[in-house]
Amino acid sequence: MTEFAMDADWLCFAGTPARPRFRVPAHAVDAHCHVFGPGDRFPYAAERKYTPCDAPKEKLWALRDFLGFERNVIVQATCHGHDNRALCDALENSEGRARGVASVPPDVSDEDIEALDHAGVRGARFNFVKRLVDARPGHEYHGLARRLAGFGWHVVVYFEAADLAERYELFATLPAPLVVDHMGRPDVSKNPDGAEFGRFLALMREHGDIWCKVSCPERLSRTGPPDYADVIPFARRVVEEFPERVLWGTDWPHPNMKSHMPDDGLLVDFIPNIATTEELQRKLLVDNPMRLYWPEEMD
Ligand code: 0GY
Repeated sequence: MTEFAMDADWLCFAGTPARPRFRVPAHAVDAHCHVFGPGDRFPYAAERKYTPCDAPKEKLWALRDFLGFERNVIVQATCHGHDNRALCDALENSEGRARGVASVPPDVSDEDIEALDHAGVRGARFNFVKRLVDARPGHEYHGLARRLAGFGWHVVVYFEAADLAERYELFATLPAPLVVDHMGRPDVSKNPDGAEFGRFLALMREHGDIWCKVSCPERLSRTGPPDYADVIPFARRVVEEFPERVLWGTDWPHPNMKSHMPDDGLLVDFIPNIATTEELQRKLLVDNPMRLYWPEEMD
């Protein structure tokens, strides 16, 4: 595959996904995906923990159209560090059909936030996954979240379920709307009614303004494709209890997947198993992401 960077250390995304059986509703938003590089134009961060395959914006637009989505939310991943140029380049070339979530340092200037906002960024991602980033002191997150909220931004948090207990207080009190990636990465071999997922559901109930991406069955599942059956009870639980606060995304190009590369068509076919009515599907794929990322287009 030509998309491989010279030193890529993870699998390249599948070039030709299956055509999904599930037709997403009109105006659907893929609310979690990435662009990488191309590395010769937008170099990868020196401090990165993995090197991706190049995944340029043109490939993302082609996937969007093939799967039937109208828009994308592009999330900055750790391999680009705080350098949001590839993200902004994609947003500025999306004809208004993409918005972004950036990664910014604690001392980011107001001017830099404004420039990112102008490009289409509406949030910042705080990554707590220990294999991806080095930890920062807790107080930095509070001050930064407060500043970002002042610009109308939200904060996306990415963490693994085993680490939620130590971060629970921080997340519950962050002074900004919060979006959790991939349901806080539950261990789906455990009981969805058990203590671990119960802690996550408690956070969803406790934080006044918290949203959840019911995404990434391919990272969570032990039973695997085509159905990712073991993830369904977890995702369905969240969709049914919090129908106004769930989002979904492909996670294309599936960074850092070392065992298998998912078929994005099968991932789309996962949606009706977790959002089982047309009304839930419309909230998950259209109403909720539009409210968060394109509020000016909502009534
Ligand atoms: C994801 C997942 C991963 C990577 C990143 O920022 C990142 O590097 O998010 C992962 O390795 O689990 O959401 O794209």
